[in-house]
Amino acid sequence: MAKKWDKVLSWNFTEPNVKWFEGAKLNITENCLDRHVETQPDKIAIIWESNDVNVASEHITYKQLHERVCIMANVLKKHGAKKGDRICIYMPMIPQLTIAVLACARIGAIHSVVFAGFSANSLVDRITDATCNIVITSDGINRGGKQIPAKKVVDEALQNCPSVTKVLVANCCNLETQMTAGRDYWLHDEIASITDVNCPAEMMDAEDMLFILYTSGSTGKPKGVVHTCAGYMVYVAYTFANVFKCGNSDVFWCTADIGWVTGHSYIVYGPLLQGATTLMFEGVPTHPDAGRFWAVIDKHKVNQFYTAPTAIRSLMAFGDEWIKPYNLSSLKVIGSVGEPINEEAWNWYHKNIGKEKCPIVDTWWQTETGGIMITSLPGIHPQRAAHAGFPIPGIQPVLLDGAGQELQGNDVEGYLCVKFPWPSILRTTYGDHERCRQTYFSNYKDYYFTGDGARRDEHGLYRIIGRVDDVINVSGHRIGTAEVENAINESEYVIESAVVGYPHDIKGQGIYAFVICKNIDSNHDHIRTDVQETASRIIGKLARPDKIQIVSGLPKTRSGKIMRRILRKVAEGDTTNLGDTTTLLDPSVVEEIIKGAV
Ligand code: 7RM
Repeated sequence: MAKKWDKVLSWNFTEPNVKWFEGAKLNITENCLDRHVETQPDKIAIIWESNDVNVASEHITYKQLHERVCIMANVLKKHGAKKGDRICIYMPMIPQLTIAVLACARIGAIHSVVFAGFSANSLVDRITDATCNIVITSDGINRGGKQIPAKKVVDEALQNCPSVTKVLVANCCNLETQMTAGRDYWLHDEIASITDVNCPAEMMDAEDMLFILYTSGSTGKPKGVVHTCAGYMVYVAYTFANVFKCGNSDVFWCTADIGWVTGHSYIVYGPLLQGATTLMFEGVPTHPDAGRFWAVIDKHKVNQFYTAPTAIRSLMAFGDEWIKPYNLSSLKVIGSVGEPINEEAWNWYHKNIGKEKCPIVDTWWQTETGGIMITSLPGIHPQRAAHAGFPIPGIQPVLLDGAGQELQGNDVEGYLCVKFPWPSILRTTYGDHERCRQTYFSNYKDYYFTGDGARRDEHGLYRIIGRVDDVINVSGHRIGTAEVENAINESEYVIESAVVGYPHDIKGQGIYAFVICKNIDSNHDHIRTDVQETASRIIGKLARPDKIQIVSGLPKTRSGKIMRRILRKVAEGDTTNLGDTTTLLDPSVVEEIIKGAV
C-alpha cells in the first residue's frame, strides 16, 4: 500500500453508496507480486497443468510471474491501454490468462473476463456494455479431445463492436488463424518486442474500479458487476487465508474457470495475495478419463481442493474405481461452491475424497459478494452435510419473511439478505447504477438482497436452498430464464417460449423449455434440435435446454403474465398440487401441458 486510508467505511444501502478505505493508495498487483518477490522470489506462484497429459506442467515462480506481468503490462501500454480503459479477456485456462488479468490491474485498466464458452453474440453484449477497446484472446481452446476456435468467435463478435481497436492473440493451439492487419497481433511477437521487463504499478484509489464481471439476473440482459481495488483485495485475502488454511508450502487447487468469479477470487487474487502456490488446470474432469482430478491431486500433492457439486456428482456417477489408483493423502481441506450440495454428494466427497479426515468447506457466496460469505471454518466450526454453516466473522446475514421482517432465532427459513456492508460488496452495475439499486437494494429497504432462500437450522447453521428469482443454476452457472427465452425465440420455428429450471441429478438444475411453434407439422425432433442449436449459438452451450416441450399455449394470467409456478411443477414431474389456477385466462392449456410433459 502506498498510502494508508483516512476513513475505513462510509455507507448507505439506499443509493446504494459503499466506500471502504477511502484515501488509501495502492495497486493490488504489488501485493500479489512485488511483496513476494522481495521475500520469496523462487517460490512457485502458479503450477499450470495442461489439458493434455503428455504436455509437461509449467511451474512459474513469483519472480518469473512478476516479470511476465510487467512485460504484458508494457505490451498493453504499447497498444495504447491506460488507466480506466476496459479490456475484455476471452481466453482458455492458460498462464497468459492470469498474466493478462494481472497486467490490466498493473496499469489500472479494468478487466472484464468473459468465460470462453460464451458465444459471439454474448461477447458483443459484454464488450459493448463496457465499451472495451482491447480484446485479449487465443487462437483456440483445448478442451478434452477437442480444439475449439476462440479467435474466430472474437472475429465474428468484432463485426459489431466498433469500440475495439486492438486484439492480442495468444498462440495456444497452433490453429490457422486469420489476423486483421493493424488490429490483430500475436501476443508472442508483442512480448518479444518489449525490452523493459519492469512496469511501475499504477497508483489506484481505494474505490477505483478493479474489474467488471458479467452475471445473469432475472432480466434478459446480464449485469456488469463492479468491484473496486482496496475492499476486494482485503476481503479476498482475508477469506482465502481463513477458509482454506493454506500453509506456506501447500498447493492450492480451485478447479473453476477464471471466467467466473470463483476463478477471479480463488485462483488468481486470493492465493497470490497470500503468496501461496495456486494450481491452474486447463482441462476437464473427464479427460483422458474420469480419474483426472485425482491424478492431478496426487501428481502435484494438492493440499486444498476446491470444486463444484456438479463435478462431484458427475464423478460420483462414474463409479469409485476411478479413485482407487490414487491415494489423495496430500489433501487437508476440500471445498464446494456454486450451488447447493446435496447430502449424498457431500457424504461421497467426505468419504472418498476427504477420507473422512478433511473438513469440507461448503462456501456460499456470489459474483456480487466478491468473496466467501458463509461457510463453516475448518477445524473451528461444526460440519453438517448440505449446510454451508456459519457466516464468516464480520458478515451479518439475516433471513427475512415475505413482509421484510427479520426472522429471529433458529429453525427458521426465509429470504437471505445481508444488513451490513463487507469490503468486497459490489459497488454498482456498470453504466447503470439504478439497476444495481433496483436489483439488490430495493426489495427490502436497508438490506442487500441475495436472490437466495435459506434456512437457519436449530444450531444456527445456514443451509442455502436456492434462488427465489428467475435465475437457474445449471452446473453452478447462473442463467436467467428470460435470457434463454429471448435466445430461443430467435429460432425460426418459435413464436413464444417459457423456460424454467428442474431438478437434474448431475447438473443440479436442468433447463426445461416450453415452446409454442409456428409450424407444428414440422418434424418435432427437428424443431427441438433447432431450439437447442439456437440457444447455443446465441448464448453459448451452457444455455442449451435439456428438455423441450412443444405446446399450443402457455398458462397465462389475465394480465398476460406466465404462471411459472405451474410450469415448474410440470417440469419437476409433480402435478398433484398446482395451487391456485383460477386466475388463468385459459385453464385448459394446463391439462394439455401436463399430458405432454417430457
Ligand atoms: C460463487 C458463485 C451465485 C449463486 C448464489 C447461490 C448459488 C453459490 C453456493 C450456492 C448453495 C453454496 N457465484 N451458490 N454457492 N448455493 N450453496 N455453497 O457461484 O454469482 O456465479 O452464483 O450460486 O444461488 O446466489 S455466482
